[in-house]
Amino acid sequence: MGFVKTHDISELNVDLIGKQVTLGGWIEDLRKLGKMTFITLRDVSGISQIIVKGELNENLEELNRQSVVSIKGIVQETKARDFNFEVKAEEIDVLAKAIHPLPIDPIGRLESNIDTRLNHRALDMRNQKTASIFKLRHHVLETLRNTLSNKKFIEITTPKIIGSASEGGADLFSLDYFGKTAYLAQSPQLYKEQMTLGLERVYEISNFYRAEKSHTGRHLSEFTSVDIEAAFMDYNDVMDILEALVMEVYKHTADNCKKEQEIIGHTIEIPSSPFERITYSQVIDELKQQGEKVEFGDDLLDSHLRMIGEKHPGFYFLTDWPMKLKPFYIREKDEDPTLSRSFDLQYGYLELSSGGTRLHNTEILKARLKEQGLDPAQFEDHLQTFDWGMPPHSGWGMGLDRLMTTLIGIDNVREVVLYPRDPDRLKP
Ligand code: AMO
Repeated sequence: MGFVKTHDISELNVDLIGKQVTLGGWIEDLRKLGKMTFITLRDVSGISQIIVKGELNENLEELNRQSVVSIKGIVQETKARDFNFEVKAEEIDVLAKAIHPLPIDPIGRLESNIDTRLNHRALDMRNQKTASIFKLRHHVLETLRNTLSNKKFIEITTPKIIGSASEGGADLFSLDYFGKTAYLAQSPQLYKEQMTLGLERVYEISNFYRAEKSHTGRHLSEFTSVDIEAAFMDYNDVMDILEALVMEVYKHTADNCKKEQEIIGHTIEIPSSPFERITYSQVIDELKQQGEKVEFGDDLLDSHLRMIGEKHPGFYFLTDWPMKLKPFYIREKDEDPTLSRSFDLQYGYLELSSGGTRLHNTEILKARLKEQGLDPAQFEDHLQTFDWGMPPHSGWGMGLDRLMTTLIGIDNVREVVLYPRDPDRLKP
């Protein structure tokens, strides 16, 4: 027999009663009751009860839970509460045996800590809570792609192996590239900006790399970033796009992922829109009012963000940061050049995204690089594109893993990443 599967379990329906089907999946539970064996068979779509009787039951070989089987049988009605239908087995093929005991219990009766689960991630995916998180992540990605595509953004894929830093800064992984030093990209910043020259509106959803020795629930060495860059747009325009996108993600998953929400045990609440837009200066005033010793120009500490987050618990934009706190490619405000046309999207204390209007004048860009202690010669390839007719443009980058944690109501990005990479975790 081949590995034929005629139906997913969720496809069983009344019209199939009395008909023969072949299901494929793994044994979630198994109870021998004298002359009968009850098997709970699970596949990616759901569970079904399998009844094994007579000769087949007598000759039933030792079956461990989580082993993969293919079962041919007749669909019938069931009295069991947890199932819609049951299948009376006629033939059982054991396709792959699972060892006993397994390193983690995917049913979740015995809870394992996150490290143990991550060490056995493939098996953890049979835990319905974990599987639901990744099904949700799939829906989020689908919504992001559809929404950006509808807004006429073109999906691009930029290189991850690069010859010099994309953003400056020290948090780069380096590697030997045929005798030269190469780096893993921190973000698609320079390439996405360059692409507005011919494609106007671009987006990328890819993994990027930061060599930060952070041990928090929101930092990873490899994270998934959603990036956009759009010509002829200002930072307010791209904030509107970001807000629309977040709203779409929440609405789509709230409506279309009911089963996943139930299994995860979290109801997705649609955020209220429009998101509040607060300036950096307003936030400094709020902090001062709360007795904090902060001045205009200071970067916001984690403790500050937690205080602000308590006052503004949902989504809000933090705008108009001082120029000196922003990367070299961010443009100043015309009316006050100490301020930038920039923003962060926050969820309480958590930073989800940052972006802004970009500089598109080569001379100013060069001056800004120098101001920040960076060498314009290192950015030659990038700077030359600004002499080829670079349109004014704006964009942002959003951490997908962080967005997922807000959607699911958890505080560790490791739960929403298949195989997280952090300073202590390089395997599996
Ligand atoms: P920034 O460095 O703020 O901006 O990154 C954008 C967003 O990416 C997410 N992020 C991370 N998520 C998990 N682990 C990390 N180590 C990590 N680092 C960043 C955060 C953050 O808000 N080029 C600019 C964006 C732009 O201006 O377009 C940039 O990379 O959610």
